[in-house]
Amino acid sequence: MLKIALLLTLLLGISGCSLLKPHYNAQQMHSYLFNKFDEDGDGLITKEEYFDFIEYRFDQMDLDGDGIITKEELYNSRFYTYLPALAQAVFRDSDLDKSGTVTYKEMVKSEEIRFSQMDRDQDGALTPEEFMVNNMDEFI
Ligand SMILES: [Ca+2]
Ligand SMILES: [Ca+2]
Ligand SMILES: [Ca+2]
Repeated sequence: MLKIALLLTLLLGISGCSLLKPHYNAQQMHSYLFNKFDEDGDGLITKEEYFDFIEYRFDQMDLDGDGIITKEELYNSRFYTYLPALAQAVFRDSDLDKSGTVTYKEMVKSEEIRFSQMDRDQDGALTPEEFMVNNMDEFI
């Protein structure tokens, strides 16, 4: 009985590890995120699709739903569990006033800046070439 429990713990530990820590390389990370943003899968991220996903991601991180993401919420979010480096980069970039928390307004404002920086031809949509991942070098 003890052996089975131990085996189970080991198995869970191993599968838990590989589930929680996906080892993406930069290219895989890029297409993974691109597909998340590209809701209709047409190969372009429109501004609407982009901000739909930003809103969804914000709600997922704002665990108590008060419109502000605290550091504690960041560290307890699924986003952080799966992609800690990216989650931290997003949090840091979004905290425009460096107060240690991110409001929804700050998130939208910083993502608007990011979107227009990425949208090189300013046509209101991102191609895979235009789409960039925050701190890509952390995944290489
Ligand atoms: Ca699309
Ligand atoms: Ca909150
Ligand atoms: Ca574009």
